[in-house]
Amino acid sequence: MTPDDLSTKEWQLLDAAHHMAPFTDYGEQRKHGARIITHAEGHYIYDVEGTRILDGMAGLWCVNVGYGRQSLVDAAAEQMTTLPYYNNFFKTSNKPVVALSKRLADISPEGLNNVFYANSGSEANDTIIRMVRHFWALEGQPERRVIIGREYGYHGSTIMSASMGGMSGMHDQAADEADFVHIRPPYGFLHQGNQDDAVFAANAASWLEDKIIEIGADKVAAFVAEPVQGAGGVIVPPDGYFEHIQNICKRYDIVFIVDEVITGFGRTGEWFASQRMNLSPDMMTMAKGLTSGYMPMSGVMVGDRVADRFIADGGEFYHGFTYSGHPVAAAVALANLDIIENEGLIERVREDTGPYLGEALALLADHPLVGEVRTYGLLAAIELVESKDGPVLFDKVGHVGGLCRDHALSHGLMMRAVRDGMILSPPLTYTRDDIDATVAIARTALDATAGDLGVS
Ligand code: PXG
Repeated sequence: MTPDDLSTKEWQLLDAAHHMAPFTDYGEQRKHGARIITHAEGHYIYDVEGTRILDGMAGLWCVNVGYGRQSLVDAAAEQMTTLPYYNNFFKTSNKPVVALSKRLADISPEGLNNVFYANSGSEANDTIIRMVRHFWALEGQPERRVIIGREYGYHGSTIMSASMGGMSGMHDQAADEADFVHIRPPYGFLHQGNQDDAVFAANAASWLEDKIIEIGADKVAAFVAEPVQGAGGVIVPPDGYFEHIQNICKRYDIVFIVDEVITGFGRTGEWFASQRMNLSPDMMTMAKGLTSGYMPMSGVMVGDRVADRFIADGGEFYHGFTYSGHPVAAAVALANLDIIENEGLIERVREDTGPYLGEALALLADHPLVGEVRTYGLLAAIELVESKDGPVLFDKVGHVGGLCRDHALSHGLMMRAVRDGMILSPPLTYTRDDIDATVAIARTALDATAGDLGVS
C-alpha cells in the first residue's frame, strides 16, 4: 500500500482498526482517526494530505539534528551491509559499540566512564533500578531499596520506570510498584509564591531531606531527577536547587541518578544539562538525542562508584536485551554525534538560538492568556492561565492547552500541550527564522484560543 492507494479516511480507519497507538484513547482514535505522517525533511513533517508542519517538538523531543540526514542513512546502510546484528552477551562486542562507548565516556560528566546499552529510555531506567538495588546488596545494605523521584517526573512507561516517574495517571494503571516515592518538584510557577529564587531553591530541596528522614536513610537507595522536567511541563529548577540536592544525597549517602533522556545531546547548550548545572551524578540515563531518533537506542552511563563495585565483586549481572549495543544503532549514534560536533550545534544553542528563543518567546508574556514563559536552551514552556493574578489556572485542566495546540497545528506548527502549558523542544538545527515563524504561529494560536474563550 502506498499513500496513493488509499484515501486519508481509509488510512485512518485501517490504522484505528488494528493499531493500538501509545498514550492514546482508543475510543477517540476510532472516532477521529490519527494524522498519518508520510515523510519529513529538515524541520518539517508532512502528512498524507501533503500538509506541511513545522516540527516544534523535534518528533518527541528527539530529532536533534533534524530530518533527512543522509549521513545517518549511509551509516546505517553500511553497518547493515557489514554486520547487521550480533549480540554482546557471550564475550563478544562490535566495533561501533566500542567506538561509541569511548566517545560517550569522553563527553559525559566526569566520573561516568561506563555505558550499558538498551533500546528505550524506559529500559535504560529499568536497568538503573536493577543496578542500584544490586549495588546496595553488594554494599551489604540490601534494605536500601526506596527510590525517591518527583511528581510530574517522567522516566518511561514500563512498570518500574513508570512507578519511578511521578505521573499519577500512570500509577493508577498498574504502575505503582512498592519502594517508589515522590516529592514535589521545584515548580516555581505553582509553588514559589513570593519567595526569592535562593529561598525557594533551598525549600524545594528540603522536601527531599524531609522525605529521607520520614522513610529512614537506611532504606533509601537513590534519588532520581531530570535536570529540567520535560514531559512534566518543562519545569526549570531555580539556581542552587541541585547544589542543595547533591549535598543532601551526599549527606545521606544516596545514589544520585540524573535522567538526561530529553536534556542530553546538546538540547540545553552543553552535551548534558548536568554540565551546565554542575551536577555530578552517579548514574545517567540517555536515549532520544543519542541517535536523534533515527534508530532506537538508549544507554545508562554508570559512574565509577557503582561500576567499580560491580567490577570488584558483582559477579555476572543477569540483565540485558537482545539488542543491547546494536551495531546499526551504534553506527547511527556515532554519525549523529559527528553532526552535532561538526556543525557546532551545542555552541549554537548555547550562544545563539537558545538565548534567541528565550527573547522571542518572552514577547508573548503580554498576552492575556500567558501566565509565564520559561526556556532553558531549546526547551520552552508557555503557561496558559485563566488569570495572571495569582495565577489562577483553568478548572478543566488540559482543555485550553488542547485548544491552543490544535490552533497551532491548523496554522502549521507542532507544539505539545502539557496540562495547560504549551511546550516546544525543536531540533537543534532550528534557525532564527524558524524561531520567528514558531513564535508568530504561537501568537496566532493564542489569539484564536482567546477568541474561543471570549477573552480579549
Ligand atoms: N526519561 C525521560 C526524561 C523521558 O522524557 C523516558 C525516560 C522514556 O523513554 P522511552 O524511550 O522509553 O519513551 C522519556 C520519554 C511526552 C512524552 O508526552 C515524553 C517521552 C515519551 C513519550 C511521551 O512528552 N519521554
